[in-house]
Amino acid sequence: MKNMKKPVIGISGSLIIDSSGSFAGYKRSYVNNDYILSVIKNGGIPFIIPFNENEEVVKAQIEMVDGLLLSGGQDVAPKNYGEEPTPKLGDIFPERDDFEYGLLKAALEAKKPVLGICRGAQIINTYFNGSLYQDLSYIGTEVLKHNQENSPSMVTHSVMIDKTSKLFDILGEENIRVNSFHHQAVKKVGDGLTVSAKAPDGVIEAIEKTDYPFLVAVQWHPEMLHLTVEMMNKLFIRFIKEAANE
Ligand SMILES: [Mn+2]
Repeated sequence: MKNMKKPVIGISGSLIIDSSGSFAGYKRSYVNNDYILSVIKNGGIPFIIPFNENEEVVKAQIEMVDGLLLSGGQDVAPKNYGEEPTPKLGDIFPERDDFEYGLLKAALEAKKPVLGICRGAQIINTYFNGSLYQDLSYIGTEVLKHNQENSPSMVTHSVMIDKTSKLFDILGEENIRVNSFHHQAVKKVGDGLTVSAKAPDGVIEAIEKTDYPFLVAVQWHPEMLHLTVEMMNKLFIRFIKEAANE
């Protein structure tokens, strides 16, 4: 009989600074609750991996999980892909970049499945020596609205998925609609990574590593769609199955 224990999914955490009350200015460790709900809904046991700067702790954190979900958030610091900051760069949190590169390194060494979401995709791309557009306007051609003002649970722009990709194998559709909350995107694709989906304007919306058991990353937020777009759960189901070693 197969191991029936549900896999533990570690979700990389961030810090948020309390803006008011007795603890104004205090740092809190967190992830958005939709990540937790998506993992539970699709058969995993979620754990927040709290941000920290201790290499040994980061390694040990990965030993305790069966799969790594790199979550969304700030822009990646341009120094991490060999660029100086340009005017349209958003908020950065370079210590969190280092934390997540550490998590990713340890997960890769242990061959654990990795799912990247939004910033997570950008962390993966830059880890493998890829680069980013610091803002989509720097692409130089007209782009779609990738920072939607509609609810995160609504889909807006379309995405074309490469039929040869793992992402297509998972979702089973070539043309889907996604939500979009990013102002950056992959510029140079990281070494050993392939592009698995693009928006009609050419913006890269998903990457994966084909010579690795499971490393898939998307630029949109499937976790925010887990209640409204049933198909998005397939991504979590597959990731969690891989983590269960099924
Ligand atoms: Mn987009």
